[in-house]
Amino acid sequence: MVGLYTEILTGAGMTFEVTQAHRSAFAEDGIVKLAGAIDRVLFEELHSCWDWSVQHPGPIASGKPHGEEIFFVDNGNPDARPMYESLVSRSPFPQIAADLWQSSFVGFYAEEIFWKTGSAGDTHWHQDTVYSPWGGEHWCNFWIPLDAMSGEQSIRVVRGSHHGIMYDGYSFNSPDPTDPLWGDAGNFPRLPDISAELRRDPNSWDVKSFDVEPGDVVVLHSHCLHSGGGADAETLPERRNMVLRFFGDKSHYSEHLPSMEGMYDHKPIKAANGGVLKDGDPYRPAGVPNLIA
Ligand SMILES: O=C(O)CCC(=O)C(=O)O
Ligand SMILES: [Fe+2]
Repeated sequence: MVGLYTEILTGAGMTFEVTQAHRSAFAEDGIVKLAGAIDRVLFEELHSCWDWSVQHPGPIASGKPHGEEIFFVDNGNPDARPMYESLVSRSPFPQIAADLWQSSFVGFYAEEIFWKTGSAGDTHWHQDTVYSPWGGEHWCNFWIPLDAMSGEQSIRVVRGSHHGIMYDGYSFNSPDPTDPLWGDAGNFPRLPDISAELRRDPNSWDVKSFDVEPGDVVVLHSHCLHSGGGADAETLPERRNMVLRFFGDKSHYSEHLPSMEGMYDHKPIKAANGGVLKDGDPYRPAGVPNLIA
């Protein structure tokens, strides 16, 4: 499969230059496309990691990676961590993040894997920051497509929403895309039904997205309101992508999440300088190196 893409991917060993235009777009819109930032060798390695991940689902994977219609997501598989740490430390991604932010620290958070086939639908609108104890300017998702897709099918953000309020999350267990994650346990306004509002009036939200092909990376701020497209039998029978998350100088541990049993019961995180991370501490977990040192 990978061979199919080689002609549209650039050769190995290239370095990607982050321009002032990229920096401004990321700072203002919360999203930027870095066209061709991934060379052929790196793409093939990313593809192998993705393959490994779908064959070895982690403890919080959702959906089955086989069957007629797949909507499979895995997130932060501890068994995959050494593989992804090795990959990112040899990749240009940390330096790109440092250049986008002008940060002297860049740490790797974890990977997330998406696989949709058949008529698997959208990933509903959400902000990653309402699921995780993160605060600050320097959080980002390197959203990496393995298949070519349109701006409707790739990753879409509400432009500038990384500067805005934090809505409640989506619960992931209701057909209603605004079904609250925290509800009364938290103090977040309920998500608006952005998809429905956009269907009624395409100008109701200022949405930004990009057509992408293998070799491209879309970087978005993790606090942006964002939605991922679905598969489509005719135009995109298989939609595969991965997300690698990073944090920089201006990132802190934030205790904005209510405590709840189960998947979102966040365990204390050991701090690099001893003890555990407390509200407002720089986000520097033990064992996470500065990838640009
Ligand atoms: O690609 C998708 O379907 C969703 C991606 C996403 O939610 C993310 O990048 O955090
Ligand atoms: Fe997300």
